[in-house]
Amino acid sequence: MDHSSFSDRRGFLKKSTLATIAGFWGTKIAFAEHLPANYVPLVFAEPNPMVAKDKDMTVLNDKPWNVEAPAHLLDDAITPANKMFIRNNGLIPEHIDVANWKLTINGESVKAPKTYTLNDLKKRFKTYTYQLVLECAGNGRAGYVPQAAGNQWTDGAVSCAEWTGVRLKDILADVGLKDDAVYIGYYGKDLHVSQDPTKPVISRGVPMKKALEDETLIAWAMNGQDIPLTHGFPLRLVIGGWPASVSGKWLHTLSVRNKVHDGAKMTGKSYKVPINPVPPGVDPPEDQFKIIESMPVKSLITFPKTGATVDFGQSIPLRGHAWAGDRSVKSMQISFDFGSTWQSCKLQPPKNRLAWQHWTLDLKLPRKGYYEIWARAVDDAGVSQPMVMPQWNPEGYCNNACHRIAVKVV
Ligand SMILES: Nc1nc2c(c(=O)[nH]1)N[C@H]1C(S)=C(S)[C@@H](COP(=O)(O)O)O[C@H]1N2
Ligand SMILES: [Mo]
Repeated sequence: MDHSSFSDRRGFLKKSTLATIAGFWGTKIAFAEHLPANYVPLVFAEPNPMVAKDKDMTVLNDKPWNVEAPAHLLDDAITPANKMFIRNNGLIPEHIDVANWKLTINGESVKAPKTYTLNDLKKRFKTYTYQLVLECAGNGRAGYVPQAAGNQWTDGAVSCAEWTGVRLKDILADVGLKDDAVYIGYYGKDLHVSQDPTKPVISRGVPMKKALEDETLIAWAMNGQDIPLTHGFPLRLVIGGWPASVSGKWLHTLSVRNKVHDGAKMTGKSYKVPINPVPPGVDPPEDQFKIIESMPVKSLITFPKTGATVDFGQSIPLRGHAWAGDRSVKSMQISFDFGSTWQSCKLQPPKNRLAWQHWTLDLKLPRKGYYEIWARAVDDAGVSQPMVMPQWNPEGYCNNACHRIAVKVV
């Protein structure tokens, strides 16, 4: 794909948006009546994230930006920024005022709202670093039949980077909570694709139990550097193991709620699956859906790249990662005969809870020909990845079917 085609500024501004720009930028556009049709004022122009990405990343959509990594690009132990998938529901904020960036903690269940500067967060609380798996709940959607609407992610809407920040539980202890706290909800600075600043983009959250885990961070660094703009600069809520949609980018406000958070994409059928299994193609009413919590066990083969050719007699140093939401991965197996027999891989423990685990296997294939290598992880509760499509669901979430690659022995 020619990435230069993404460098033009797309979109146009509706007249109704012009009226509300005052709220966004604090003033009116002088001479707004002279704006050419379809002209996007810089205040609404979106940066192009592809300039910072590996050229082999796959662009699924550029408005909003949705970009995934082919499995072989995820070979690093810790995902570097240039190979990290992008899932945006709105437009990347362009004007980030770091010097004046603040985090406000409010909501029904705080004793009193409190606001912190970035410096307060960095100086007043202990800093922690964790490797955390962020997987889009829609990762694998392309594998569902019948097709589910939405971005057709294959395998690469997942990352495991090293995030640095403060524990949310330390901040909430400093704020002081009431006894009726049930849920948290985040608010970020991104803009709706309609460019209407009054429209919410996404505002999700988790129950208090998950919010108060040691690994739930308010982070300002990723892989030892400022968080890249595309991934939430300058501040992000980072929660491993659950749909990555709960890890709010460009974080400015966090509400502690006395009920299940009802922000954008918490309601309706977003990030929900049917409570009871449904036959493929059946879409039950809203009240029969539940919010996705921990993501299911899953794994990737990151080496070799599908399509590899090996000489007969030579072993293939297979490797990849495995993860299991809130759980850990107990065993990892490989099959080269369409699931008839399985071999156990060497599996490392996670660096910390909610990090992915690395696995390796030196595989010798018995004769020449075309093979498919299937990878299957089993979590610590004994739950395995399915070899084929798992429970179909209308929104196409949580497809954790075995990853497979093709290799040729010559
Ligand atoms: N503010 C904000 N936070 C967000 C989103 C968003 O659109 N806006 N997308 C969410 C979703 S659906 C996912 S899967 C992850 C993607 O994180 P990444 O783009 O850094 O990989 O961010 C989540 N946080
Ligand atoms: Mo997502």
